[in-house]
Amino acid sequence: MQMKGLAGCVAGFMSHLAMPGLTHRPPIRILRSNFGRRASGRNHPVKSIRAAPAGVGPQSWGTRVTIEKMKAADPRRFAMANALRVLAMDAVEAAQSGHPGMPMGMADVATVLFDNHLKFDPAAPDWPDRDRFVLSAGHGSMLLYGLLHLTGYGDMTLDQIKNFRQLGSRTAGHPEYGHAKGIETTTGPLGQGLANAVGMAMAEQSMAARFGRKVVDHRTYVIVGDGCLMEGISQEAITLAGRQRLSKLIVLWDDNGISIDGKLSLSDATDQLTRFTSAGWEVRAVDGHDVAEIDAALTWAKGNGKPTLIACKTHIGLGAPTKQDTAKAHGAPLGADEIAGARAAYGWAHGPFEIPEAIRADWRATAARGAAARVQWQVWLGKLSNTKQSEFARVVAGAAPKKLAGAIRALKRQISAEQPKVATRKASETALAAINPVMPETIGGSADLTGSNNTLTPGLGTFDVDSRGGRYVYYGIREHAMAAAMNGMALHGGVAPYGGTFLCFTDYARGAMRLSALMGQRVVYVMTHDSIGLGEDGPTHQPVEHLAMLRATPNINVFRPADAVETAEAWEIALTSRAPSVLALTRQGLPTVRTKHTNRNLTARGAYVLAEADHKRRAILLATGSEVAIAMEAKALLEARGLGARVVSMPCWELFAAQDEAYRRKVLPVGAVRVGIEAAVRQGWDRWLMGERGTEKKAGFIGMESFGASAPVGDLYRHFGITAEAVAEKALALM
Ligand SMILES: Cc1ncc(C[n+]2csc(CCOP(=O)(O)OP(=O)(O)O)c2C)c(N)n1
Ligand SMILES: [Mg+2]
Repeated sequence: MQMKGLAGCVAGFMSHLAMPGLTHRPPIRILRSNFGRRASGRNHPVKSIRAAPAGVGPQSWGTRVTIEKMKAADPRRFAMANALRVLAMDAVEAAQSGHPGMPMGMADVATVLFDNHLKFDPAAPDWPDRDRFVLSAGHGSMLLYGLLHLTGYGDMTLDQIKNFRQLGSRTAGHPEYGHAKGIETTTGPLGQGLANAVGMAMAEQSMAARFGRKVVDHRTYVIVGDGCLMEGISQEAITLAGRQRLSKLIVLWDDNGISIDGKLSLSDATDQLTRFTSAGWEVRAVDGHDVAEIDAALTWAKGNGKPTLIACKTHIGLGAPTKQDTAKAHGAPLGADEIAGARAAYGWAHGPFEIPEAIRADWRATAARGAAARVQWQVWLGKLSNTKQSEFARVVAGAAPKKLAGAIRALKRQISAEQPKVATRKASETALAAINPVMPETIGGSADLTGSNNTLTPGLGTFDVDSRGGRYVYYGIREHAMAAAMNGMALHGGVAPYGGTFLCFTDYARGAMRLSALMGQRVVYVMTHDSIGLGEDGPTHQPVEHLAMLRATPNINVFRPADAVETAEAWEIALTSRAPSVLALTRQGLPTVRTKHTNRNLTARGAYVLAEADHKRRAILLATGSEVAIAMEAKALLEARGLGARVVSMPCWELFAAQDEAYRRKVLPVGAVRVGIEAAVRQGWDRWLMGERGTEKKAGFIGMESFGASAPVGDLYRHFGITAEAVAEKALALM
């Protein structure tokens, strides 16, 4: 395995590392020879080698290269990188906010990556076989914007750079997916980009298995900072990537020893190289300002049979006279003096936002590299059968297959006829068993709760190192990385990810779920055990506030289906949606309440009249999921007394809120008292009970006001007063 890497090394590099192929044992020695310190060397500096390099600033931070040497070694790339540095300084200064230090430190690494390794074509930013470049350290957004601008992405004009961080510009404070082509994912919450990249690399492998290496063969590169690697999600992400041997994933760590509070040593002493090695990665440390060394490391990384970490030792704010190597370069404008000093250090004699034509031409030449590869790719694509080509186009566009609607309809008809009493988690499995065969782009998985989430259907096969065509991912107990990886898969395109855990552990995935919503990605969260209805596992596992939290999140559809029919409908919507979906599913069995088949997807309206009042309407009982059956029982109790009660099933509030006023008025007319029933907290319910023409005097709620308890499900529902009798009494009291 080492020989491959060695072959890729240039001779110059060999002189820096005693044994370049010896990447993970012992990392300490490599680092000693390279930087004169341990991997976690902030604790163990070897003083003789840590003298400040002349010309690059006041503090020592073991890179060997000086600005003079950088200039001499590779004037072209030095100038290209300086263009990135000054754009970052100038844009942050103009906005009077932003993060100049990281782009200034990582400009050399980014230049080498784009100049000699990244497969991209700014003329076709959506080219499916492009390499993916993720800036996980999203605060360094100006590095990405500078790269996109200089390489000629149409969206990233100089005006956009000048309007950095202003309302309506594409150049938001942190890179936002959808703002400009070339921004592959939204980053800023540290660590997310790294975990997205793991998902992208998995999607690439899955697509390659399906469509062949000729048309799917690209890498995923990520720039991470110290912050990304400190975040817990990084541990989940790197161990998942290591286990899956995602050899086309290459992480470039901005190893600058600084974070916001100051020196990283204040808060961290991790030996990152050992950490990654133990997770199954190849690792190498380089001087992040030595372009030849970076270049060689990237060449080596591309030949590795494992994911690769390249630790790039850099100077944050390179060239800033007093702020380099300090937290002052991290997240504030440098100020006129520092900017002038840095310009002088680079020998950059041009005004703000001014890039000399020769340097622009070099960047354009770099960008032109990808065109030939893309043309070749087009030829290979054209050699696929017509069917394969249209299937490729369909999945890349994220369009659901034509057969999906029919499969769901047939399933609904069958359920309404058979009227099973099943848990909705089981109903979800049944739905997936109908969906997965007609939708070959689905990639399922679970965070070690496969048997509980019911996410595995027959014939999917395991996605693994030697079976990339498998469509089921054993994510392990890594909820956060699972969610973020699914974001990465959805962003990559060509696959439709879904993954399961308990609804309660939404908390553990929340950071990434929020980004699914922010980015509008088709990710389906299969969240089972959705209430006290899970029973004996008790309050640690019983969500009460999670539905409210999810519903408070914009742009995410929260489904709580009442039976197997609604579950099938929810799946259909989730898979044809441009937003993420949460399916909150029960552990306990539920009767079929949709006993009369209709082809129409009633769940798509968000709420609908499930059962009309038999007597004159006096009450409207609104419920979701497992409590719809309780509402139906309560209706029977009220009707027995001659009091008409309508039952409204509300599987998805978001979709109901999006209906027109007339429809909402039809479902929730004035007059009758309203009782909401949901085994969760009341928060959010008042819109349906007191808003929408309801009134406080005529509104009540039956649900949870506290955490749950450990007991059999029937006992819990009685204990917490979520019963048909309680609902009927509440309605009566309000009448
Ligand atoms: C999840 C998360 N927590 C906190 C922050 C705020 N934050 C932004 S950058 C940063 C420091 C990151 O340090 P490092 O990655 O080393 O960046 P550098 O200072 O080297 O550019 C912090 C704490 C964030 N963006 N995301
Ligand atoms: Mg740092």
